[in-house]
Amino acid sequence: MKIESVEVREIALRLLTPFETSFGVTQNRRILLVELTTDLGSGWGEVTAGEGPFYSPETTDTAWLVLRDFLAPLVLQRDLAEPSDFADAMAPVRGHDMAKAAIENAAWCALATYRGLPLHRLLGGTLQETTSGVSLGLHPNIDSLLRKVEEELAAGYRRIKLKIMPGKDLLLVQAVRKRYPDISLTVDANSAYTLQDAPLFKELDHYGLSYIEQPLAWNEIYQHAALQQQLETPICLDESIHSLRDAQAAVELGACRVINIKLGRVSGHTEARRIQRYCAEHGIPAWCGGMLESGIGRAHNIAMSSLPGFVLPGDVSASNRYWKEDIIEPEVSVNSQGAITMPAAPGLGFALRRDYIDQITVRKENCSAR
Ligand code: OSB
Ligand code: MG
Repeated sequence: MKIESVEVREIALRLLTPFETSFGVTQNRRILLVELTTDLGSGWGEVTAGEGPFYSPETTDTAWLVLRDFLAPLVLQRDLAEPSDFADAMAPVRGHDMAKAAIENAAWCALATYRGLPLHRLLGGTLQETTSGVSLGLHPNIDSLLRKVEEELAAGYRRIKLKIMPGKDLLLVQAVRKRYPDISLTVDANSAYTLQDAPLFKELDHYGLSYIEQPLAWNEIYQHAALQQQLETPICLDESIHSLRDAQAAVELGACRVINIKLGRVSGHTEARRIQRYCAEHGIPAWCGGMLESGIGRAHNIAMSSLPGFVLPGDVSASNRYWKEDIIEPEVSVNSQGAITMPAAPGLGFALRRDYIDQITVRKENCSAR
């Protein structure tokens, strides 16, 4: 596939409700979309970076610069045989995995469209559907959190994840567990604690959590091993895992027993596929995380979730939990059993609402014109 152009655009989308985590509140999303044009046709990818460098060092603006000035020039006019060759082409750039993922995933999308295959088939997916959980942000009080949990369970979601931070942890878990003794329940700390908080996590051991997500530092594996040793509840790593090598190190050190795979964080479908295969071979349940994506990122997440290593419910939920209107058609929906069916249409599996995308575009640049 010969790369003819790379177009980057920023769209503005407002979340229906603010999403609060231990690193801040998000409501207005600034999302970058990449359209890659090749001799085989075009494909789309999404940059999953946040507006600020709080979940990871990348932001919407760093991704814009790195895509325009460094990544696009590394792939433009190249003739790459497979989407998996994109990672090698972009390897001179260190880090910036979310920016890289948008280009690589757009190549996967283009190839799937060209071959007339839904992306999940091209990736080698075997699952016909993926089950969904929800990630609930911090709420102003426990009553409003309990109402939200009730609503999500009624909608069919199969796992409830609560965001926690110091001072907003044990009481939330106790309240939800008391009301719902049997649901699959997890917590996500987004790195808000240190090893000195081990007693809190030992206390959480009594509430039958399916796992505790990323309790300690975002760039740390070894200390998670020290914490995991003291706990019954599995630790699930999110922020700490960027590659197959990280996954191997974490599993071999005993730093986690579950892995959250996010396409942007691991630089795209190629590395995500390697990690899920390793997880499947080593009895480590994996699941697909979410980054408050628009429909394009969401469609990529759904396709990835068809791979056999994705055995736990993911954070990829229906479009209408996030947006008044999504940029794809149909929008992503979850059935009453909390499952998303793999789309049958070729490529991304969803049509793009191009007029709406143009309407919410705030800037656009064709990187080949420079
Ligand atoms: O840690 O999984 C996380 C959102 C932004 C950054 C990090 C995370 C999240 C979520 C939301 O939990 C998942 C979603 O609904 O997309
Ligand atoms: Mg997380």
